[in-house]
Amino acid sequence: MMGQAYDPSNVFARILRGEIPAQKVYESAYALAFHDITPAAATHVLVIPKEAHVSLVDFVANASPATIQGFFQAVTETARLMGVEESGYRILANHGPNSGQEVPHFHVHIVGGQPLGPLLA
Ligand code: IU
Repeated sequence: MMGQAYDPSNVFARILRGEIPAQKVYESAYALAFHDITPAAATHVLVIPKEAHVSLVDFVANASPATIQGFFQAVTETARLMGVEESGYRILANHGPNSGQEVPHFHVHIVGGQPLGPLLA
């Protein structure tokens, strides 16, 4: 993933362009949040930056501080809107070969809505 050129045909880029539908939860100038198509928990939402970045390393290295702050504000706002701020939730971002990142557009998973158990169970 690191150093990989951004592929504008990836599925999340297509969602951002409105070419394919998504079940949207929240949108700001910096980010779009939508339900994961294959939920791994009672609540499972993805938050993606509107800017084109392949992965976490690319995003942190190349996005402006305002964009990074706006993105993470969108993550916490999405969790609040999903009603999991009080009950608790987990955020997760896959980067690089060992992680199994599938979609080459940086995204944060928000999972919650149920007890989550150990991280790597
Ligand atoms: P990963 O971190 O790249 O492994 O996660 C990609 C997620 O994107 C995964 O949980 C998929 O279920 C999800 N997803 C989706 O929500 N909509 C899609 O069209 C595709 C994948 I392709």
